[in-house]
Amino acid sequence: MSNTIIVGLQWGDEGKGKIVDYLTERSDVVARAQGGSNAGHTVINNDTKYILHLIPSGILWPDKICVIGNGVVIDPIGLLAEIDKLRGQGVNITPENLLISDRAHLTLPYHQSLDKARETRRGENAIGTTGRGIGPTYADKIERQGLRITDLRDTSKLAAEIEWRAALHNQELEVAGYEKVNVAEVVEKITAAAIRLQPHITNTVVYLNHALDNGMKILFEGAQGSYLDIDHGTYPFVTSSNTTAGGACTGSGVSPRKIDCVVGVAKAYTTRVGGGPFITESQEISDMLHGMGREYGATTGRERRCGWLDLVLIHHAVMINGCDQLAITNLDGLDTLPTIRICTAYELDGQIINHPPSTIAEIERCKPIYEEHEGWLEDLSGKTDYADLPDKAKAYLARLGELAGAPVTLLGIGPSRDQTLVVS
Ligand code: 2SA
Ligand code: MG
Repeated sequence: MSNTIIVGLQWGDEGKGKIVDYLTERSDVVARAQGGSNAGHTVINNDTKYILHLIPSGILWPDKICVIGNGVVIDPIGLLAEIDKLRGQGVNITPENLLISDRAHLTLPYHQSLDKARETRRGENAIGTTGRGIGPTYADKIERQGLRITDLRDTSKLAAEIEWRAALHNQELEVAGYEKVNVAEVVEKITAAAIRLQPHITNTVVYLNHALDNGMKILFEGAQGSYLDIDHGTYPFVTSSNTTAGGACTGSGVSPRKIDCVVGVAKAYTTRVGGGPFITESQEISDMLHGMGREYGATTGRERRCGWLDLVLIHHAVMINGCDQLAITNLDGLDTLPTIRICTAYELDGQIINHPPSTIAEIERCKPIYEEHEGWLEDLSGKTDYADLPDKAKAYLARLGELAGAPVTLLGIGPSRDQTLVVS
């Protein structure tokens, strides 16, 4: 196993956590490089369900090192709650197996309040954010007024550092009619969190590069998906980081030349949570999947919007990310469908197009062009070998790989660790 980036090819929730968990066995280090506690990765192992937001899922393996890289935005209070919850489930977390970048930016309580206030201001154009303060934290970073993890090292300066920033943001909250944050309370909570997090703080850029020099293998765990990317997604209905493969390099300090493999993860159908256009959205698929108890957000519990597989999006995402291979998850979600549709192109104002257009208005005018496949009408969830899959399921996957421009090498047929098959 070489240095590998795992990226989502849709709008997040592709099942990256499950694929990362599977590939972790052959890696030494698992690193996160972007996003924050908006991510929600669910991993089920021996009937225990673990939900990870900021901590890489490698933490569930006793001998792996986990890194939260410089490109991640970290809510220190949320991170500690996550650490405590996982410890309560028996997971060992120490300064030796969880390293936090000194360069990562901090999400503070005022960012979460601002996130909600700005969503309200957007009215019917609300993005449908997770409310975790992600956008406002990255905005402060880009505006060069953010606080970073390294600032937690000297708690004697924290009050002064927090006070002027909180005062600035409280002005906006007041104008928006939102409750201002209590500055003294924020200082107290962050100071307490700082003391607990200090042993984990390090220069992860140097750590990762030394690890590479020593022949260790790094797995980069992407969060969200390619169409939530701030540059390549359905802007403005996106998150505030680069969720595509390049973000793994800038967000970790590892050169693109050190990356050996990019694995794209997609569901066998499409989902989206939050606002924004969704060309292949289908009420039929949504009702079916929700009826099966599937497709609820891991972070907010929101119902996800569902639709047919959109190969225009996947093909374009394979190009941007340079995917060598694909992992297709949730194939079992289609088990009961007599006919399965896949979108192979769009029609926009009478023209056939093969790449997503740049504006929301154009995307909303796109009509999906579908190809139909016969369903396999068989329960796949108990299969233990790819060879035992029905021919119709194999044909669906082969066609998918052909249209996407990268071969399907891994297949998910259920949430458990043993429900991942190698496609041969
Ligand atoms: P934000 O909070 O600023 O990043 O929201 C901006 C948009 O990005 C979407 N987004 C996500 N979409 C899918 N999954 C995400 N993580 C959680 C999960 C979501 C949940 O894994 O289930 O539990 O609701 C995630 N994070 C951000 C978001 O919906 C906005 O459209
Ligand atoms: Mg998720």
